[in-house]
Order: sequence, then structure tokens, then C-alpha cells
Amino acid sequence: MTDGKSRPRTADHATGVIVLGAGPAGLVLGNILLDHGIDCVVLERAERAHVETRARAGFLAANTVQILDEHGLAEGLHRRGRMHGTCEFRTGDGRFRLDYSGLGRKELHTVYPQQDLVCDLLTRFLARGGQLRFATEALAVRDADSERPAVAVREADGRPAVWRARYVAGCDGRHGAARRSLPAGTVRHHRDHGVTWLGLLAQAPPSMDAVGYAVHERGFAGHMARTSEVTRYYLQCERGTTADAWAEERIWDELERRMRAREYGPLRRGPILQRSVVDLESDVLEPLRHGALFLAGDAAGLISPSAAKGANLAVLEAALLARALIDALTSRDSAGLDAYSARCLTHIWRAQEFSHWMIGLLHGPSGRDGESLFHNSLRRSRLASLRTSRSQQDWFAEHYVGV
Ligand code: RFL
Repeated sequence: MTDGKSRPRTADHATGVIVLGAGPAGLVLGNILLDHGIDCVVLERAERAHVETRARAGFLAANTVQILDEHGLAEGLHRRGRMHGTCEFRTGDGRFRLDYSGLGRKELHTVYPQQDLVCDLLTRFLARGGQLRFATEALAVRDADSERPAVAVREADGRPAVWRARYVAGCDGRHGAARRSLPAGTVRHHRDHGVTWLGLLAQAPPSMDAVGYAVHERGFAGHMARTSEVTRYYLQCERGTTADAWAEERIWDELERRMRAREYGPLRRGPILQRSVVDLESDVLEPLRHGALFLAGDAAGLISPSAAKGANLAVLEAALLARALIDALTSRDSAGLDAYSARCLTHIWRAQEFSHWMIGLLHGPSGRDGESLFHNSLRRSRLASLRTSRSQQDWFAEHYVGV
């Protein structure tokens, strides 16, 4: 890199890849590229401590674990993750359990907090000599239709710089620079599901040995184990609610009411460690390639957390993109890059379809008008099918665990 007083500093990775973002997508991609001797650098807007502590996903599908295994990235999750294969639905008609590991393709989830996976990926990337710049914000991707695309960045000291490479991988999430740099013709399919969740991380052991989905007239509530000491809960709330609007006692009382603790047992309470408000939204960008710029993970498509697919799609897309970039850079075989967008979109739309189905299963209108009553009766019937029909359960198992 060269310093200049009036012009931005420049850095050239002319034979390699600039990866934007050090989330699951960017770090899986970076690790695989590094293993194959590809010159790459990861640019990350946040400080390292922030990246390592950002709690989000926790349920990894069997296919995700297989990909991580194939690339030697799964040691931590095998050591500390836990296998999981049951969910419990609690409704006004009673409760039922779905042991999805015993159904369909007999696959399980591995419960492993996303921030632990990110720490493992980071540690490995840096230990192997990978280049990662924290506190370096990508501002825009330029010249994507050329063979030397550029990324304009603000470096950790606040100064501007320009990085060039052969390819740019936009793994910088939904608000990143890759999305902002797309040409006008890019299609964004977007849906706001009109539902808002208060996402909570509690310093408390799980209250049951299953993922809990409570369908209640006051709104949805969810329970998901993270570790033996930390549990994620969700509470459906009014659109516009702020994260700190609810006092802790009110949160626990409402969770217990919706999870029907009087009938099925109390929740194990503890201090709330983190809160966030999540408006359930989905979007998919099309295509996922613009010349030398490729999108992966949340940058490619956002999926509501109702079906726990986001991190799994991010890993899958990163692995597909890595393979295609390696072929292009080492054998001049660009077939994988040409097929990348269409291949990913098939997986993305399948996951979106299931996530959309889950949103419909877990939420209903609160009104007592004819349309609301009709919708809620359909939902009741859908839950009854899931409780009683083996073929419905097989379908659920296949889509719940797979990507
Ligand atoms: P990430 O993890 O957002 O990482 C993007 C990285 O890019 C950085 N960045 C930039 N860097 C440089 N320049 C810029 N201009 C930049 N702009 C952003 C960011 O700092 C960040 O480090 O995206 P990635 O890698 O695509 O991974 C996606 C997943 O994080 C996401 O899909 C999941 O967390 C979604 N999700 C879940 N997915 C699951 O598979 N299972 C779950 O159980 C699950 N639970 C969840 C979730 C998401 C949640 N939130 C965020 C709504 C629970 C919650 C509460």
C-alpha cells in the first residue's frame, strides 16, 4: 500500500478477491480461498470485539455442518455444539411435539451460537496468515463491469483508500456497500410480513428440551436454546415497539402467559442480556452477480428468522462462491461463476417459501372480524395437520433442517 497526501491510498490484489464483511458468509469464503492459495483480503467495518460478540443465529442445519466439515471449519462446533431434533408447539388446543430427527431424512440441527462460529472462523483465518482489516468500511464498489473492480473504503484511521482485485465478494449484509453499488436494473423482491418480534437473549438455562413455538391470541412467543446457560426468546409485539419498552418482569410474565406456563411448567428466568426489535421482512436480489461483483449471505437475500435459515444460506452460498472463484482463478474455468446466481437463487427461494409458511403458521390477525376468524381457523387446521399427518411431518422435517 502507498501513502499519498492528496490521493487515496491504494492497494492491489489484482489476481485475487476482496471480501466485504466478516460475518459467516465472508469468513467461510475467506477461509476456503486461503486454503486454496488465493490472494484475498477481508474488509470489515466493525471492530473485532463487536464481530466476536454479535449474538444472532444458533441453529445449524446438517448440510451446513457438512460444508464446514469438508473445509476443516467445524472443530469448535463439534466440541461445544449440541445436537437437537425436537420442537414443541403450544396452542389453545393443547401441545404437541415433533421429533423431526426421527422423521424424513433423519437429520438434526447443531445448536451452536453464531458468534462462537464466527470466532472459530476468525481465529483460523488469522492463524493461517489471512489478511483481515477491522474498522475498515467499504463505501462503494466501482468498475464491477471491468476486470479490475475497485472498492472505495474508509480505513481505520479515517482516511480514504481504494482497493482493487480481480473479483469482489459482497458479504456485507443487508446494509452493506455491495447492495448500494448495484446497477439500476437489479430486481429486489421484497416483502414486509407485517409482524414484529422482540428478540431476547436471557442469562438463563433453557426451560425445555425443545424449540418452543407458542401460538397465542396475544401473539407468538418462541423459546430456543443457545447454551446450557443462555436461551433465546422471542415475543411478538406491536410494530414500532422500541427494544427497551418492556420491563424485564413484564417480558417474563408475557412469555409465561403465551407459553402457557401454568399448564406446562414455569420458565427459568434470568437477566436479559441483549434485546433487539426484528421486523419480519424478506427480500431477494436478482441476479446475484454484476460483472466481477458477487453477493452472498444476507447481502444476497434477507430471510426472516422464523425458520432459522439465514446463517445456513450464508454458509452454503459462500461455499458455492468459493468453489466457483477458485475454478476461475486457478483454471480459467468460469462456468461456476456463470451459474452462481441461478444456483443460489434455487436454494434461496426454497428457504423463503418455507420461512413464509412458518410465518403463516405462527402468527395470525388479532381482530375478531370475519376475515380474522377465517384466517385463524385455517391456521388451526394447519397446526392440526402438522400434529396428525405423517406426510406433513415428513415435509416439515425435510424443510426445517435442510437448506
Ligand atoms: P452478517 O452476519 O450480517 O455479516 C456481515 C458483516 O459485514 C459487515 N459490514 C461491512 N463491512 C465492511 N464494509 C461495509 N460497508 C459493511 N457493512 C457491513 C458487518 O459488520 C458484518 O460483520 O451477514 P452474513 O455473513 O451474510 O450472515 C448472515 C447471518 O448473520 C444471518 O442471516 C443470521 O444471523 C440470521 N438469523 C438466523 N439464521 C439462522 O440460520 N438460524 C437462526 O437461528 C437465526 N437466528 C438470525 C437469528 C438473525 C437475527 N437478527 C439479526 C434479526 C436471530 C436474529 C435475532
